[in-house]
Amino acid sequence: MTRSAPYTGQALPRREDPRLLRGEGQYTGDIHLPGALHLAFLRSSHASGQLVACDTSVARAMPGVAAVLTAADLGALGGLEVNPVLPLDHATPYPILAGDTVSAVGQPIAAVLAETPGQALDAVEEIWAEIDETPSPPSELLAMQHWQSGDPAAEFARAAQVVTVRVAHPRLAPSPMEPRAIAILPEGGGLTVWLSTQTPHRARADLARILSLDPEHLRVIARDVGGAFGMKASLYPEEVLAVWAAHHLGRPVRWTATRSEEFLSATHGRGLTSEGQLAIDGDGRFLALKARVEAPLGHWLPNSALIPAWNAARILPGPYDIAATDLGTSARRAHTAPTGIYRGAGRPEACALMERLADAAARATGLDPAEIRRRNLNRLNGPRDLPAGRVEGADYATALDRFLTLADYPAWCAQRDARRADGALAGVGLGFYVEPSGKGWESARVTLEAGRATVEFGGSSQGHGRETALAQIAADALELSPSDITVLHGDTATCPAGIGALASRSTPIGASAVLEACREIIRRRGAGESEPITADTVYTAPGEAWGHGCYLAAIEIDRDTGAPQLTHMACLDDAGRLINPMLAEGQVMGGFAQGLGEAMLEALHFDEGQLLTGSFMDYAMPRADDLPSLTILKTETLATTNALGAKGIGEAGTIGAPAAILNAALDALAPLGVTDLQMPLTSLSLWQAITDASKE
Ligand code: SMO
Repeated sequence: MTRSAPYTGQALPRREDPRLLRGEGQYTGDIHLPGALHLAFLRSSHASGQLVACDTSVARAMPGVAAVLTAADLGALGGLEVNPVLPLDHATPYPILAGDTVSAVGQPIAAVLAETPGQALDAVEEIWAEIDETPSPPSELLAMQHWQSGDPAAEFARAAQVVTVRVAHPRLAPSPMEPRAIAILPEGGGLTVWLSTQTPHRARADLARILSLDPEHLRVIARDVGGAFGMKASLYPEEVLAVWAAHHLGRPVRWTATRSEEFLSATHGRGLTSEGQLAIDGDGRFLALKARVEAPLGHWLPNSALIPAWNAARILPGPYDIAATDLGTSARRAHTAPTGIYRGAGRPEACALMERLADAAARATGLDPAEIRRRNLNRLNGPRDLPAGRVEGADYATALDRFLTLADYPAWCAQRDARRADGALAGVGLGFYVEPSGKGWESARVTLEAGRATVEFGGSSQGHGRETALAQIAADALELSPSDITVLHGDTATCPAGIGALASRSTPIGASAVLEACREIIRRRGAGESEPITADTVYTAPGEAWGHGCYLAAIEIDRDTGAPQLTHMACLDDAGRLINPMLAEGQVMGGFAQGLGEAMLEALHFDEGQLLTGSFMDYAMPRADDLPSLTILKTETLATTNALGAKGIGEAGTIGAPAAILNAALDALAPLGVTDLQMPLTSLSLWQAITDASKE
């Protein structure tokens, strides 16, 4: 292959695809382990209760059953560390199997290991568990934090107007195509664990600590991962049980969750409620913001449990300059499946609150939504101080104007007005967002020999094209072609340590580690070092990269049925240096589909702890025919906070799109006097809002 550098910035096809398209992918479910025992769980049917009896004797005698385990068999195990982004002053339980009490529907009570999956399920049916149901205790406050700047009381006192908004985010099921899956091979005193995870190194460390094993005896391999979206960032009790069983029974063990088990017991996303008050002066300038975020936690806390509650508040006031703020967030335990990070992880919540407030302020002052944003968006490139700390800023006001021109905002507003004149319920909405990417470190090891290079990446892939993008970066830095670069990742035995594929960190931090390793090789080769040359780099980013952008939605709502139709969407995202624009667009499209799902379709419902939406019959995922045309625009303002100048793009669509869609729907119904709508914007909820408005 002849070089046509620079490869960075080219839309090279994904090198992963030929293998995946030919059915040669290796998902955890594809790992063949002869003689493996299959695992199945008996799960709690109650949200709260005493487990007064659990008789496994019949199940133990069933054909093919090798073991039936309850909490008593496991003994004392370690807990899971929770990322302490908010102060957490309670010890948090991490039950692998329920002991004396059950604390959520779907909580594993007993585990069967059998020769076939069918035998394991049959034996689960024969376990007799008796639960004395108890009323759920009140949800316990586990964490809270408060940030303040300026003198909010004084600003509210002198405000010309104050607008108030409440946004309740539906609780969501992340639903990767590949459910949770694990396969374990005990061999030579150690355990090899194939795991569908976005954080293989952390999974190994957590398994070692919980099971009191030497990490050196554990190898975690994440081959192909069929989507993760935050749901596979933390270790699950079922996975710990599987590894415990393989270790103690000395046999290979495997478990693949059913879709029902995913709805019941995998981490859920969102579910936060936020309320905000914005004080405005006579010129539509934002004087002060008061915001309160309430986040639901589950019955156990995954590693990432506190991230959404933290992000939803600490990002405020988002892209706007507001001198006086009073921000609070709190998180409470609930008797449901765990909640955790889900694509966006608090960023969509921060964005929805600010953008709803901006539109409410526009309505209160009579200014156009674009104009009120223009008056309040940050204008300075460089560091800016948010109440929660100093962050990277950009000229958001100019970005907005560029977007409004490129996306032809005036034309969409004119079309809306024409449709309104025809009697249609038409609306246009904006959602300006910021997307802080992860902080900290990632690592890479690069070896150069005879015109070829191997990149061993400490991060991992959840199916988002890491091999393609990292090969482009290494090819440019080493003056080779991408086809000369082999990229390896997702194996704790062979790859250097890393954090993983989450928080939009893979490119800003992970790829910066690859870049730095390549640069070191060039320096050492220049100094006369002979090949092979290997560079091991741990790259620590000096700060978070803050991506930003804006989404525009045009909607029409049927007056008689409430059925919404998105007639157009456009977005502009600034993800800093773009390694591969096609991959970036794929991220935008995928994030947008999930953002649309939250805004218009998806919601988990519980009734007294019972999950009512336990399958795709009851839980509406967006499908191809739900997606409108999306015009994708991009700008490239380099990040100042990493070697590559890259910012995250993976969460952009989930952050900006719901706010724009919500604002468009409110704009459409504003002529009827509707001032509040909550997601998902189903035809039923919109019809209800139209009907209620016409009664008043
Ligand atoms: S929600 Mo992402 O995997 O940090």
